[in-house]
Amino acid sequence: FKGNRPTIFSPLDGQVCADHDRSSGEGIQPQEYTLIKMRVLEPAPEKLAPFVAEGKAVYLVAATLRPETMYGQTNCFVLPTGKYGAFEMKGGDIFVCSDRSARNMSFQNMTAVDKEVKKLCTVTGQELLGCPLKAPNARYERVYLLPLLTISMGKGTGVVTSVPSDAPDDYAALRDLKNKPLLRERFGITEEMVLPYEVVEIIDIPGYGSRSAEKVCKDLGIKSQNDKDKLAEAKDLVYTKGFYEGRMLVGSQTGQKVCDAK
Ligand code: ANZ
Repeated sequence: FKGNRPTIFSPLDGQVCADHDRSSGEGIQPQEYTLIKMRVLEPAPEKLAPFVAEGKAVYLVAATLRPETMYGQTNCFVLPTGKYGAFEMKGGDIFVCSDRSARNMSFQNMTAVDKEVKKLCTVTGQELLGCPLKAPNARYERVYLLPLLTISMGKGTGVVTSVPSDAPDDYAALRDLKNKPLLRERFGITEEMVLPYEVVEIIDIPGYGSRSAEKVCKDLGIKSQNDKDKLAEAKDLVYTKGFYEGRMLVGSQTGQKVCDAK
């Protein structure tokens, strides 16, 4: 799936097109993401329940640049104030994602009718919170949809899968939800959706170990998911080193370097 970085704003975003065909954003190529289909389990949120009851496969679709980290998923995130939709896709699947990403997908042969978006309902992130999901390759049988306040609705699908072992943003946000009962209460999140979920060790990075996000958050004194500058620094520190020097600890590519396993 070709999505877009938030800086690009063009009706052609995400289409497979020559760079000079863009009405704006020339020189910026579309970002290619892997979409992770996280199936909605029961009890489904009210707005999605009718589709699930009909036997339809309904998925929250998360856009990731790190498909090799899916073994470490502990939850999924949406923006509580974000506007999402349920869209009919090719083959009858229903995808829950931002309007913008659904439009992009319609130009990539993914919707029921090519170049058309069929929206079945509109739903806010808040209305989806607490939804149980099946995350592919994850160790946990069921994970939950939790709030992340720093999601940009203009990037990817607006749905983010969470890997707190390797993504500092995810580690900080999950830790906020674990340590702050009032934050959970504000979003209707229960203890069972958060407390049992521990970091899963999936990649070893020399000098950072197998919980690189936790280590870098502690080293830099990151206090919460809103510590934007420090989180950006944390990502710079672990991502490049992890890519070239990290080794997979799990899955079919165990022992391989991340850059080869990917
Ligand atoms: C799982 C994962 C594991 C990720 C991991 C990163 C590290 P950049 O490079 O900044 O573009 N993401 C995706 N959509 C997002 C959105 N709308 N708002 C905020 N974050 C979003 O980062 C790409 C990564 O940012 C994606 O890859 C996703 O988290 C997150 F160890 O997926 B990643």
